[in-house]
Amino acid sequence: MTQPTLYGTSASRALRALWGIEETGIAFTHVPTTYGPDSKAPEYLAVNPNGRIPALVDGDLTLCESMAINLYLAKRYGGALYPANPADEARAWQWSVWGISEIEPLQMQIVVQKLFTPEEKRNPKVVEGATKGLQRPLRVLDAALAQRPYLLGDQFSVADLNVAAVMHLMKNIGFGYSEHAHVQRWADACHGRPALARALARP
Ligand SMILES: N[C@@H](CCC(=O)N[C@@H](CS)C(=O)NCC(=O)O)C(=O)O
Repeated sequence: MTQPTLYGTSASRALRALWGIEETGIAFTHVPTTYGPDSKAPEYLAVNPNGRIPALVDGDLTLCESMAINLYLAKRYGGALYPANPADEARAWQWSVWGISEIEPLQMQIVVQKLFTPEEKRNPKVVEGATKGLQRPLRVLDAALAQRPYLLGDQFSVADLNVAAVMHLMKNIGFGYSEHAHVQRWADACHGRPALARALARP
């Protein structure tokens, strides 16, 4: 059987899936497709018609969307990374969707301002508004993490992987969690994992 192929460079949202596949420890082929023209080449559009990275091919399965890729990888290859019962499985789905709907859009407003907008064109009000908006989901996350070390209990799971992978960009923009001590403790633990370091070391 051929090994899975993961498309996408680490300096993009594909980092999330690279981190996920590194957590499983399986052998895989990494194709460092960028989000530039090579993600619009016909050969890549045949893999992901959306023209976005990441994408995964595993046997007959071709999959896009980083959260779905990680849920699949964890279930298929991740052992204890994937919840053992339906309730925790549903919680992992919930947190994964929560990360890309409650955190990502606000986080991206700050990322676009700080990393992709020339200094003279930045709008501090956008950063201010998004920072304020993020306090509500961060309070929710903090309250959940006050109950237990990780989102589903004592162990790091795919729920933590997906939420922490979305929030990895916060590190790049120097976003602090001074009012959310449990989030800070959890983010440090997740972002300190060797599998993430291996993913970041990839092209
Ligand atoms: N919701 C998707 C987003 C993927 C995404 O937007 N990837 C960006 C790179 S960070 C991309 O491929 N952009 C190319 C484009 O939009 O044309 C996921 O989480 O996988």
